[in-house]
Amino acid sequence: MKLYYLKGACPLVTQIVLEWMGLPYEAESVERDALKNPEFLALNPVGSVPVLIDGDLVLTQTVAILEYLTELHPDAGLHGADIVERTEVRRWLNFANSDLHRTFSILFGAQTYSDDPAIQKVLIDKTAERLRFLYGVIDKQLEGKDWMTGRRSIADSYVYVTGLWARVKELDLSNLQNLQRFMQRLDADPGVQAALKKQGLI
Ligand SMILES: N[C@@H](CCC(=O)N[C@@H](CS)C(=O)NCC(=O)O)C(=O)O
Repeated sequence: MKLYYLKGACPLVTQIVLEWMGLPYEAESVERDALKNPEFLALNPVGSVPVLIDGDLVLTQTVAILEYLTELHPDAGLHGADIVERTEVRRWLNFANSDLHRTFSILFGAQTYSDDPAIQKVLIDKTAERLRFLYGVIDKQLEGKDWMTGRRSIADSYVYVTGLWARVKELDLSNLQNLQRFMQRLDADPGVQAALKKQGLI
């Protein structure tokens, strides 16, 4: 398998899962500008990462890639064991993808919404407020639990990676003790450390 990634961006979610599963893979770094080259657009017409190549298959969209990997390797135990558990995993996976990740896109790309610095500032402030609210929901979910659904899953990798972005953006989440414990536990996780090392992030 080959994973195309942009350092520190959302493909890290997939890379952590590949490490947790112990699968052999090649990680290929792509510069942001190269995402819009014809060669890359042939892989993903949206011009974004992740792209995962498995034989003849060219996969995009983090949630689809993660579901593909767990269907391929159910023995890794990173999805729920039954329909109720799997639905819970999907619930938090989609929360990470559609709520947290999407909201971060505004924080990282405020300049794409307006050229006016005053409007950008309003967008950034409102988005930061929204993210603090969303992490409050995560913190509640983590009460009395080490993992989002009680046992390690693909959703944990996604929530963790967005937590790294929160650190980069200096979003103050220090009052969310369950989230802080979760982040620290995952900082020390061997699979997480291997993925971070391979991307040159530690
Ligand atoms: N919906 C896609 C979003 C992918 C995405 O936003 N990728 C970002 C990195 S996190 C990207 O490649 N950005 C580069 C760009 O848009 O120029 C997914 O879930 O995989």
